[in-house]
Amino acid sequence: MVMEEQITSAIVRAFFNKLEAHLAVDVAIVGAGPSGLVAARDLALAGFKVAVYESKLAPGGGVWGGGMLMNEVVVQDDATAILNDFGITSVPLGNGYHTCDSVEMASGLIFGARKAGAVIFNTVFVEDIVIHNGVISGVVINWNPVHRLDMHVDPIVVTARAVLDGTGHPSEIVKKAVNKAGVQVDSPTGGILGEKPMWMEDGERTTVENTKRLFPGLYASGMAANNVQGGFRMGPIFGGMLKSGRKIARIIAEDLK
Ligand code: 48F
Repeated sequence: MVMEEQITSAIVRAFFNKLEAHLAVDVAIVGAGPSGLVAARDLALAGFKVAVYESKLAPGGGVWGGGMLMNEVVVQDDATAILNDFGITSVPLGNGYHTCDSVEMASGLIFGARKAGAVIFNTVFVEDIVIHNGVISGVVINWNPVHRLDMHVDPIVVTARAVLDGTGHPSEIVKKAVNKAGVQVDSPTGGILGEKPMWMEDGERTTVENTKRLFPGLYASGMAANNVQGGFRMGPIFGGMLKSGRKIARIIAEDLK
């Protein structure tokens, strides 16, 4: 075989082996933002088969850009233990907060989730959910460029025992459950209340409080959880996102035991 054939063949085989090994997973995580990546690492370390779907080429969600493209973020003291687990450096400010280089944090979260055994499928858009007899049972996936170009191409399906909506502000997966499947989720109205404007302190608190199982097989973390329950936004402070990822991993692990 000439070199070109060997290289192409290696990529095709390795990718399709990975895809085929993850057509039925324990946990499908939609969105590789900070909450999804922390949940992915914790669940993979607990022995679950985890696949993460990220529509963008680069996983990491809203971490990369820091605040207004200034590539630093803030993390509260009580969440730095999670950063330490990933080997991510943070600098104490002495007032209860730490700063963290957003490039180190995004890349560290991605690396940590992957090294723990979670498989990340980037450039893959989750366009729908699977529902069997009143239980969310998987995700419907397609290439994001296919989605973006509005091409009429049927997707493929991955079955999952648990589906985590980590899609951030739009809570896209819960939206599918409410609008398409007509399910009532565990929120004050049974639907999506929608995110409120900025209030950092309250938003940080409720992000963790709002992190929960919403419906059999369906969970939400991070800003998706806050959007569903009508929490406030909080901007470039990330302790709540990290703690939300850890909390939902615990809840899912308990449910799947
Ligand atoms: O928004 P995002 O970073 O999720 P998060 O864990 O963290 C929120 C913070 O970054 C920030 C904040 C902190 O103060 O407010 O916003 O809640 O990442 C969500 C990821 O989901 C991807 C999207 O590209 C992003 O990287 N995503 C969204 N919809 C889909 C998706 C979809 N349908 N399929 C695949 N990926």
